[in-house]
Amino acid sequence: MSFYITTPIYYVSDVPHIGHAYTTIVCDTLARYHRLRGHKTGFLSGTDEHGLKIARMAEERGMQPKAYADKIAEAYRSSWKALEISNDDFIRTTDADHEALVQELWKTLEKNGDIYLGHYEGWYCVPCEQFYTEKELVDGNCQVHKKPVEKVREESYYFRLSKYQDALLQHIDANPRFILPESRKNEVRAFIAQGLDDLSVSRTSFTWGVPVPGRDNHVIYVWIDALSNYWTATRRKTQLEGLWDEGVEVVHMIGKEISRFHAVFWPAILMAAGIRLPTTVFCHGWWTVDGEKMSKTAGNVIDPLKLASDISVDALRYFVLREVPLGADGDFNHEAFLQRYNSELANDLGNLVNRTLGMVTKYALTPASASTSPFNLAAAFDAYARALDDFQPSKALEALWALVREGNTYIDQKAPWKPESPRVEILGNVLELCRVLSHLLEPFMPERALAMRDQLGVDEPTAWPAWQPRSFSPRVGTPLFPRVEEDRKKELLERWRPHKKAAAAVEEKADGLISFEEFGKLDLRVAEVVAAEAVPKAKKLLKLTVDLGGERRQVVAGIAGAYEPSALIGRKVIFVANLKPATIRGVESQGMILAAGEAEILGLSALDRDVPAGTKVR
Ligand code: ME8
Repeated sequence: MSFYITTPIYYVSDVPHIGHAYTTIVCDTLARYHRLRGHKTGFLSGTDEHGLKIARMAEERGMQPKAYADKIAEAYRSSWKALEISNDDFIRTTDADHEALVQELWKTLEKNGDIYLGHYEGWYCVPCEQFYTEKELVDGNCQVHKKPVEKVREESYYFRLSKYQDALLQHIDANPRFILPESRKNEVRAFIAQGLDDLSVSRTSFTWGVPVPGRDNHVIYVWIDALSNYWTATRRKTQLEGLWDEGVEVVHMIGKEISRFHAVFWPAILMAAGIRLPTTVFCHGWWTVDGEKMSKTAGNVIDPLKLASDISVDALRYFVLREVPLGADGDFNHEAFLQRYNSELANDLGNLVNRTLGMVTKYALTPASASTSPFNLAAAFDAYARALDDFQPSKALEALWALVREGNTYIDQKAPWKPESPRVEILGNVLELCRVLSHLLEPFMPERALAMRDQLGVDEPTAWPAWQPRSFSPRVGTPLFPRVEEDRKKELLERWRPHKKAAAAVEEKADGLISFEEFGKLDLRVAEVVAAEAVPKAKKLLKLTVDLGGERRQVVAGIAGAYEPSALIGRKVIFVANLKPATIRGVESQGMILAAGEAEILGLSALDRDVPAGTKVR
């Protein structure tokens, strides 16, 4: 059997958070499981780098899009390494071979008559350079700029999505594992059944993307470029080559919010190109944090690397895999994380290994396992494999913990500390159970599983385990999962709390009021403009140098529509002196001057009598 699993390719909009890490850890576990079974296995992750949004983000930072993407892609790569992710390839949509293959796919679709030139008509926001649907507008205004949008017609290529409506429904009905879980399948099915429109698949309003072959003023819609990655990665010279062939189990693991792209658009494109479809699109649920949606503005974004370094990578992997059945939504709670760590890892599993090794050392035994096991291994193996074949890592862990508990109960009942007990036999049986567990645990906790084998004194590579008579040369090492004691727990929860505090602050602001303390955080000063000039290629911007009574700052202000640079010299304005510096159009801005209005109708803040530059404004 061959197995190929993919994560979504992540936008290079920011470094990864716990949500991105989650999908990737799930895929890693499934890939490692299939390797353990001896299947030919491929595992792909990567980054999605084209499109207007990314181009804008780069521009805001004064960077070229590729240079900006390089930076974030690297952060993904190194984070995956730190989280023990064993992907065989990392694809970036800016890879030249990917871009060439996307164009090849486009040509095939065109040749097959499924792409045609038409016009896209929609509501266009000029400052956003973007189309919006009626629903996305608020009172006819763009939500970002709060300004009226224009009805614009733009030339666009279309993909004949409507033609594939029936074929998609038939495929879904004939393949019960095509969209999982069932609830998501029903949603997607209902969406298709209500009728599909053709899909606009090119843009002329920006250039950061893969050009349409032969029509360079069009770029290919970012989702076609992105979805193709799963297939293009199997067509380059890597370990993934050939993994899109018939007969391979191809699995796309994604968050539920992008199910339509993966289970409607992508299979239709593949049908049109005459390429096989993925076997399964698995749409998992979303993590919230302490019951709230995770977002930068709420200040509750969870950094997986921080948790991993405070406890351990494997503890984090275990928690996210065990806490929520794959497919359901989950809530990340720091206390629950420590609670599971202490009870299931430190107490159940850690204790089984530690006390066994402790007794073997204490009594100076050289135990060996017998040819049969007193534990119910066959049932556990079966439940474990069935769960992972069905994309249910949490159930597989439950099956393993049933064994762990069996092991602990066995020790309690057999009481090998009693001199009259057959110690060598009892402990030999438990050591063998631990050895078997170390293999089955490896997909979930690769590093700790190896540490476990090391402590058992069995030097053997990863393999699908079988109970076999063998001898051990165990040694007591540091505990596999040291307990987090109360003091440390308090300290960690306190350390992790800033997320919660920030979230609470946002809640307070719900009434629109800020406290006096919050206002006091602003360092407002009188500033005198000492130099002013235009910013090249930015009609609205001026670069000013202001004097704060000895200290000089450079600041970019959007006031060029209302003021000539020369008219500003010598004026005193109110200045925000403790704003984080930002780069605007490649120019660093080290503060902000206060003004009212915009474009031509704009007035600068001013004082009604002369006050020295640098004076604090309250
Ligand atoms: O959508 N809980 O990229 P993206 C669980 N580039 N999973 C989460 C999550 C959360 N709170 N937040 C993010 C894109 N994820 C496109 C995909 S694929 C051809 C193109 C995970 O950076 C989840 O897997 O927004 C989700 O689908 C993905 O990150 C979105 O990542």
